[in-house]
Amino acid sequence: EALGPTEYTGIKMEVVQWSPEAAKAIEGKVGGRKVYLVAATLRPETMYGQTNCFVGTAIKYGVFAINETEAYLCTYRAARNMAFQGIMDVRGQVNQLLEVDGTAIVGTKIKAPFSVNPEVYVLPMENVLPSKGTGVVTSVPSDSPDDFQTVADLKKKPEFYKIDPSWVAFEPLPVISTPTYGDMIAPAVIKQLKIQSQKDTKQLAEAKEIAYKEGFYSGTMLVGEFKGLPVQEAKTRVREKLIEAGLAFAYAE
Ligand code: A2H
Repeated sequence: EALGPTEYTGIKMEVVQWSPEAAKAIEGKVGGRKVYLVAATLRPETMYGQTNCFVGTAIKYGVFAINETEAYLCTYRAARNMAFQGIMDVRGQVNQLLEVDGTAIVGTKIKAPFSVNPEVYVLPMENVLPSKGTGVVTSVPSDSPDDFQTVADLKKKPEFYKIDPSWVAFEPLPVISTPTYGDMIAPAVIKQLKIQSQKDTKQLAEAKEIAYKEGFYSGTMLVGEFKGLPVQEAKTRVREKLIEAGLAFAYAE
């Protein structure tokens, strides 16, 4: 682990349509603000391949006013950090509009900034930590072993996970090419380590390490404005583009 703070990119995913349960919780409480789910990512350059987003089913989320026109959905912990990083209108002030369970948000349709898929669905993930990032995770199954395996589990047992199969019908998209693992590193490493489910947390941690290093040091972009560039260069440039477009912001913890 790094000794200094972790520099995440907060990805703003505007709600297009709430799930019925979330719609009930939100009704009349956001004062006409646009609501965004905010994901914390270390891999902004992979946003082209977002196929869905994850929330933890045992996590409580809040919707927090950022200013008069926008509100963010994330954990209280993250909102508090944001308030001290100049992200809210009033420094240090957390204005929580409502609380909602992770399970209630599942099925909500959101915009996916820079993705080949303009709109994607919120899905449940078992291994989301309430103590890290915003508690919302963008899902890029081509490049994240955790995301790939979780999506595979959901596709296998949609009834068990209480999801509509159409929410998980988005196929992984090639985003980064590496000499060793080809155009989709996550499924390749999952296969190599014989991972079967998102409960294989030890092997998934190893897979994550391999995929992260390989992608960062040996990866080349396959899509987007920086196609053909090494990931090491594209990473900061995609991040800047997202921020310039008002689709992301710097978030540290
Ligand atoms: B990353 P680190 Cl393509 N619980 O984003 C569990 N995981 C979380 C989380 C939480 N509360 N908050 C963020 N994350 C995930 C993209 C990605 C990520 C790719 C490949 C690897 C990767 C798309 N998912 O992470 O412990 C988020 O997933 C591997 C490092 O702070 C975030 O970046 O190092 C990453 O974990 C942050 O993990």
